[in-house]
Amino acid sequence: REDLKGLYSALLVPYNEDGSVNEEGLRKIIRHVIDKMELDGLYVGGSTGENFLLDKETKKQIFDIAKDETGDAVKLIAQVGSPNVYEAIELGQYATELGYDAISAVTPFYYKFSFKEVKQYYKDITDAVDNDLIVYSIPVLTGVEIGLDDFGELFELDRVVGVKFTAADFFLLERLRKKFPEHLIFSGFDEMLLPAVVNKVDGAIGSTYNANGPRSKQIFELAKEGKIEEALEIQNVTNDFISAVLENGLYPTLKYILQQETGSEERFYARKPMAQSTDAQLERAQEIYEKYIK
Ligand code: NAY
Repeated sequence: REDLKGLYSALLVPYNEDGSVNEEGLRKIIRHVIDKMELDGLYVGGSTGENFLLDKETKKQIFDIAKDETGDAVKLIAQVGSPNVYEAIELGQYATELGYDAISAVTPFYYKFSFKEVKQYYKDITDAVDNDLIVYSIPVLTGVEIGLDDFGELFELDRVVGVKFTAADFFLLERLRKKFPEHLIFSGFDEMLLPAVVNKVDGAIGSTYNANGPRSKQIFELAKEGKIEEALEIQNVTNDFISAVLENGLYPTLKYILQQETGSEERFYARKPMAQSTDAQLERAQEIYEKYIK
């Protein structure tokens, strides 16, 4: 568990205009995250990779590429969750055979599953996959809220080692940390990294770390050392960047910046039904890039 701590890129995936994976671009992003951002790991198959728009074979293809390009250079976590638990199991086994350090699974969504059903889902996955699992909780996108006691029940399952906590509920985060000192907690909102580290999370996983890695690492390290004022100054600049990115569109802006940073000629497209970037978005993305990243 110790080994999994740190800052992770929620890996962004570039697509071609026809919706297929832009493999060359993806490899360049991975190199960028490892070599230039110097993050501790990659979270593959998350929201930022537009994972929930993909078929199973494409998810496997992305796991393959990420492992092939990374080797053992940094930690790899495969997000395999889906309301289709059979697929989640197959993908979990697949990523584990490839050598992924852990798997993660989003809470099952769309139908209003009871907590009992949610717990059974995690039990089915961990019974069938020989790897550690991190629960992916992201109520803003799934509508699924998990309370303190329910987390306790999930953490009792063998091999459920932690949670990726993508929520702004700091009361719950503080309670979780206090009650489960042995479990891993990863913060999922980049704009709240500092208060999350103050609450002693073990790491963080985020989309903007793909582009804003150095500042994020500074916040993470300074806050761990208790240098809150210094960390806050960097969080302030970071949040100027994140506000601008969110206002212009999260994925279009990050895609544009990463296309520039990796020197890729081919545009990094979105996967339908996500819309492609407009010219106005691309222009604004260039301004944001020049102001905060370049
Ligand atoms: C993932 O699976 O891609 C994530 O880790 C998601 C984390 C992101 N959350 C959302 C809702 O997109 O990085 C954050 C987020 O993009 C960032 O904090 C900006 O709000």
